[in-house]
Amino acid sequence: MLLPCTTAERLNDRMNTRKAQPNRALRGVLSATVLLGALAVPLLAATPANAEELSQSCWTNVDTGETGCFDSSLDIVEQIELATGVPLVATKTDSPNAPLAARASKLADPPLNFLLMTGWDGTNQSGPSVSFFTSAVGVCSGITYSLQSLNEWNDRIESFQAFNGCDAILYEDEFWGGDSFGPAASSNNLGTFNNKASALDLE
Ligand SMILES: [Ca+2]
Repeated sequence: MLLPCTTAERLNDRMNTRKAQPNRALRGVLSATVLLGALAVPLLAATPANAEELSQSCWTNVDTGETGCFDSSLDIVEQIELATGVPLVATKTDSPNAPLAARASKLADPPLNFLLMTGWDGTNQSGPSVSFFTSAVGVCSGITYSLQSLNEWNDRIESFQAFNGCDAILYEDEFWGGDSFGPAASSNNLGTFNNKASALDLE
């Protein structure tokens, strides 16, 4: 998925395609990478392809593509911390103390993981969930994480919460096509967009 061009070129391309969106295919290729300083990291599939895991909650490390799942009755942050052995910073983007918490977390000793977004199968953050996190301290400051397909989570999300300064844009079709919802820090009921999201931007 990596393109043989500089980060600056990639940023320019991305900005251009965002403004004009003249070429969906081009945008898809460009957006399939995470822009992070001089690095471009492929953002991999969201969850394992296993039907029995549709009833579970799952997570993806967007830096590595590593995924894991757990019983959806369990606490999301605790389960990710247990699986990774690393503290997970999960300050809601739209919480009153978010800016202060974000500063504090960036001063903390690494390693830390930062939750980007959790989406839920049901409204009001109910049912199985899918979460995305990164270990990059910059989180969504100038970085956009773009997920071209929600895979097992295609057409399932009915509520979501973004964290650590990220806002989410949900797209009706894979590769960021069709109608969109957001950018927004959270929603407890996507209304007419329930069970539609097939791709994501976290920015
Ligand atoms: Ca869809």
